[in-house]
Amino acid sequence: MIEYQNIFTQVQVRGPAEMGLDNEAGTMAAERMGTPWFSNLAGWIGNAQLGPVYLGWTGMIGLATGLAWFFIVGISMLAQVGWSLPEFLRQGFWLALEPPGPEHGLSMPPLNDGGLYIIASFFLLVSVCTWWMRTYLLAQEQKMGKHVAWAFASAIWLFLVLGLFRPVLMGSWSEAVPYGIFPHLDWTTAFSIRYGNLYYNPFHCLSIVFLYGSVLLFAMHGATILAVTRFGGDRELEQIYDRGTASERAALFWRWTMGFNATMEGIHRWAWWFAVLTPITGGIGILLTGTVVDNWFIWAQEHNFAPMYDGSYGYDSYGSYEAFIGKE
Ligand code: 07D
Repeated sequence: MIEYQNIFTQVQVRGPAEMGLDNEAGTMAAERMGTPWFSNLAGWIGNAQLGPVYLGWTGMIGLATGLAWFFIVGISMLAQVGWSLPEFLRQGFWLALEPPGPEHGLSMPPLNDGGLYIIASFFLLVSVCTWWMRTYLLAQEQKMGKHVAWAFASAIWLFLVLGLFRPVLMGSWSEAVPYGIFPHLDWTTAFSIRYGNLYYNPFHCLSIVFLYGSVLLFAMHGATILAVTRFGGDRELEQIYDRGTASERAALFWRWTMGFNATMEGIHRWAWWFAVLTPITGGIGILLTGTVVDNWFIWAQEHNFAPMYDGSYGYDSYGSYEAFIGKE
């Protein structure tokens, strides 16, 4: 017998395009733009209908300033390779728009010396903030809770700490993160080394707990719901109160497996809090780095969770590495 498994959406219901209703609080169906079209690929992972989109003033500003940031970064990279498209493609991953040097502090440097970086960053800031307003205002128009906006705000908190709050506290824009694929990764690792290894920053630890925790919860929830779709578990609402249904099986599976189960409501709160706490704790950790704590390894030694290497434990207590591996 073929086991019942389902990983991708197998049935794609395809009717006339759904434009959505007029909304008394704001957006009219006519204001949604773009002729809708259908994609099988999109249908496997979500809804097959693409569009229409509601732009509004926040969407316009968000998109325009986002593109301004994107093109300032891109054109400045292109200039760095002598306007050669092949070189741009070849070296693309290594190119960067770097922040100003430390000699400029918090002043406005010349365009070619970090000035463009500041201008691009300003556009990115406006873009991210107007996109946040979009999530808030559109939720308000639909009479929804603002959970998406507040979750997005938690990510923006980390973004602001990295690019604005911490550089201001450190007194220099040079502290900000460069724009570029490998350069921003290089910055990350250099940051960790400069401050004595970020692994010993307890807020980096917490952020990882919530990041990995989010992954675990998402996997558990996704798997659980897929496992009961044969009983209609994906239709969450109808399932909440009924005995013997998909929801009850899903809950009992976990109670009988590990003694505790989330509820159909609670699992989404777990997911929301874990996701939101990842950048909240992360932002605290970055804000403390270089401002309050200069070396996380020494900090951890002082707080007794990093070893002192004084011969008291680890292979040090054997006197030497050779003794530790038994060759002495
Ligand atoms: C980055 C901020 C919000 C972003 C927004 C979007 C644009 C436009 C453009 C599409 C995600 C802005 C919009 C930019 C986009 C286009 C065109 C959210 C972000 C609003 N670490 N580490 C974390 C791990 C190490 C380091 C967090 C693991 C090393 C630094 C997370 C490991 C070193 C920082 C995490 C590991 C190091 C972090 C990020 C393992 C050197 C941070 C959480 C297994 C490499 C950040 C406290 C997040 C932080 C951060 C995980 C190792 C350095 C939990 C798993 C030891 C400098 N690390 N890390 O949600 O918060 O990011 O630290 O080794 O700043 Mg780390």
